[in-house]
Amino acid sequence: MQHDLFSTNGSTSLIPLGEQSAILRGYALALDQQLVAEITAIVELAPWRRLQTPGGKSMSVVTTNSGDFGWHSDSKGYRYVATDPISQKPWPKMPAVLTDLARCAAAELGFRNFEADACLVNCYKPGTQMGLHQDRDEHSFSAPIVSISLGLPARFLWGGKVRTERPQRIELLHGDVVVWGGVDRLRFHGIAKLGDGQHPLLGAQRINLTLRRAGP
Ligand code: MD3
Ligand code: FE
Repeated sequence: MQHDLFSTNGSTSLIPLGEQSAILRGYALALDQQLVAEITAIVELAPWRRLQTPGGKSMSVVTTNSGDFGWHSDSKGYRYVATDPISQKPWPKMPAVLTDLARCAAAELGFRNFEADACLVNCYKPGTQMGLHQDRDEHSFSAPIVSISLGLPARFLWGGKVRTERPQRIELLHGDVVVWGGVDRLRFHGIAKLGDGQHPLLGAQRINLTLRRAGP
């Protein structure tokens, strides 16, 4: 069973969120050092940057990308781009450990053959947050989204299909993997302001990897 490649001796638990979404608690724990090494390599080629919203505000998180497409935002809008606007080069290649982990995690919820082509890397320092939003810049919403949490814990805001529905707050921990697809793919979601703390591997930060199918 491929699941066992990524779980620590059967200690991963599946916590349902919605009908077609769940937390795989600790699913990436055994890979944490390898994932941090891959993030370090990505950041050497495509350094952290603070994006501007189309309305001209700075986002509080800093980001970079890996894969065929990277998520970008500026005065021209939110979109995926095949070239890093800073280096004018393709984004760093997606590490196999990420595409493999995403495919296996998606399969745990019944989403077969998920082939991620974009990995957005978000870095949160204490005091930073991400407001409620939907992910709808992808070509199609038929593929799921897989996210990997590393470093400090965060309160994930799990909203409804409309912005006005009050979100539930759910703690995401180092090593957690979350899968969203199907009817839950367009749910509103966000991250509450990150608290202070020190993580043994990452210090005073949280890094989230979001694996998506951006292209056709
Ligand atoms: C729920 N990132 O980058 S995990 C984002 O932790 C983003 O950095 C957060 O939301 C983070 O867009 C939350 C990802 C996530 C991604 C897609 C979703 C949660 C989702 C789609 C539907 C529902
Ligand atoms: Fe999102």
